[in-house]
Amino acid sequence: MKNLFCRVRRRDGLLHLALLVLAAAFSLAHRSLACAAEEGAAGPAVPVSGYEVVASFAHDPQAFTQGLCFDQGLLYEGTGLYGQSTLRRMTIDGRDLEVRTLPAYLFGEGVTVFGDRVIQLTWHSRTGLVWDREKLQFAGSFPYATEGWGITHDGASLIMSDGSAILAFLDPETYARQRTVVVTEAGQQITRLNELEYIKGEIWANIWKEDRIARINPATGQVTGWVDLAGLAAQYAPADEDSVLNGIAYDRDKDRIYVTGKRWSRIFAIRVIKK
Ligand SMILES: [Ca+2]
Repeated sequence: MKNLFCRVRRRDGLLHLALLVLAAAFSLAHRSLACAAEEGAAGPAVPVSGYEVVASFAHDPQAFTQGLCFDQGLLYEGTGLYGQSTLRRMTIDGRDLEVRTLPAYLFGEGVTVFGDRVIQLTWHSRTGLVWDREKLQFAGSFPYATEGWGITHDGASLIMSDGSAILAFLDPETYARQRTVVVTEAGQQITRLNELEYIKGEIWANIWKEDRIARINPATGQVTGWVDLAGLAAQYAPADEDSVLNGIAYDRDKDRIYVTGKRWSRIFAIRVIKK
């Protein structure tokens, strides 16, 4: 009787062990299926980088920065607000400042230098301004069908944002719209794309009212990374809600990235680092 009892106990033990192994295997399979489903829906996580300040320079704390770019050793800046909008050009340390004032009915936005032209968007007027680069003289205008926020170019097309998740590619000669991409991260649209800069095959866009820059694949619109600039606005911008990050410029010759914001007291050369 005792032996029989032992055999039963032993058989129960083996059965219990087998059930445990089965349960563990099921749990693992279930978990990997769940992960696969999650990755399928959301995709792998987009990396978030930090930054290191390499150098910093004085920035006009009255400048309501709406556009920033760098060309042949000079910084170009477009500022906004009705009655205060300008196009200005200077060295990175503020020397040789030249300023052009926009008519009071125009609210200046993004700027980019394309060949011998400086192109500046306006916010609600659906009008792009064309300036002669050498003399910084007004040379004409062109229409577009949306609001104007940021502008950059990839050498072949002008690329503009309008505050939505859409980037429009324009023919740089006719200013006609060639194509658009919708900017997404893991299938979700990223809206409020603002100041733009084309950097080594990527479009960088700062997001209005956020401390971060999206790195965008120009072919697909997919966000491939983020640069988190937390800390700069808190230290160098006035405390009002409008004085946000809004300027990215790239010096191709020195492979240097500059950032600033509306009414910030400094402009920064940054290096992207692992967070
Ligand atoms: Ca820019």
